Amino acid sequence: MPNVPEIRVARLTLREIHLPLREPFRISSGVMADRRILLLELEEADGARTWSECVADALPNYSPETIDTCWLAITEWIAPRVLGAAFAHPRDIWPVLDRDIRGHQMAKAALEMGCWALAAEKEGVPLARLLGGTRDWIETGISLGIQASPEALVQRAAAAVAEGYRKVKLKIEPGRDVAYVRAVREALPDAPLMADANNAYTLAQADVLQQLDAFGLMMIEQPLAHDDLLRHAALQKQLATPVCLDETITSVDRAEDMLALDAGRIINIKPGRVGGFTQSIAIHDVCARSGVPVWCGGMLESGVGRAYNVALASLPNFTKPGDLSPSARYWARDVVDPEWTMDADGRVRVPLDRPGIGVTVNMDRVDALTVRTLTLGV
Ligand code: OSB
Ligand code: MG
Repeated sequence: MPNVPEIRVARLTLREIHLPLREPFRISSGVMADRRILLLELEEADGARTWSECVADALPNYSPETIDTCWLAITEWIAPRVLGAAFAHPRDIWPVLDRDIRGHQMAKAALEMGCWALAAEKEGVPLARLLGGTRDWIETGISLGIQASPEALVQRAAAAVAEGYRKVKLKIEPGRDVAYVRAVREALPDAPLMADANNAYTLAQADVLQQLDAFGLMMIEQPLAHDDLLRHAALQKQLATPVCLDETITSVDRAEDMLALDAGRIINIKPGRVGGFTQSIAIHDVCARSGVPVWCGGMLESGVGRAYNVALASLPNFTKPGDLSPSARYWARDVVDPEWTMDADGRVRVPLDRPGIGVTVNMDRVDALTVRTLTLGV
């Protein structure tokens, strides 16, 4: 792995932008249409600059965090611990943010990951390589929101397979599950399919989830409550399909708990959900040691957040396709250049030809979308 220069964040600008999705995205716990996105612009004491993204949404329906709690947490508690302080390595930042600030993982991650990118910029290496990534291309999946009918979902899934996606994730909820998944499986007998329930079921509904075993899904993501492990372990015993945990895995400890309890057999790592890259790498490593695959989830990030996910997904144990769709799947126009694209084999290229996050922020576009800013530091 490359050397790492000492870093010291001299200035931090928070910026909220509003970026309309091309179409609303519906999951069992809510709908997203106009994405409110918090971007951070970081400046290092020796002049390196980069951007990072906080993945929180407007409402607390995925995790307790929101754009507004993150704005508060970063300005009041998190930035003051980092601004002006020298860190020998970006992995030294997580322990400082973890100490006596409970939760606020997404707020912590936005700054922690930005510091990794600043170190990569300063050293002149791609972020993916600084993290220990070995892959040049990432297999890509698409996450399809809940549709009005099984036919509408089949149409979306068939189009996704034709575009080359290597994994098609179907969002489900009670009443929109077995019939929907069956319709897609019948139309696409060989497609790599999975389902994601975003906490919509209880253990009492295990019989419905057992019916999904018939469709050869790669996994079923987060069927039960967002913070549950014991019931997921009970459910996994009743299912042939591997359970994949998303919302529940908020730390390295929760990942170890999942492994110890057999509460799931795959982890969707979203670096924002676990407090950043240091935690993501540690979860990746414990899973690798246990022979448990991981993949990189998405939170409908702009092209800035996507750069971080792509870099992380280049680590060796990210062996399942990530929710890393190209810019055009989400936005009429992304905020970065070049926009993220996918090749005909359903792969996104890791930008190894330039240092840092590998894309530049389109300032005219970001300025036009900005609704508030705040600069901290000197
Ligand atoms: O559960 O993985 C999820 C989006 C917002 C909140 C939660 C989830 C999702 C997705 C979208 O599935 C994945 C993507 O960014 O393409
Ligand atoms: Mg999920």
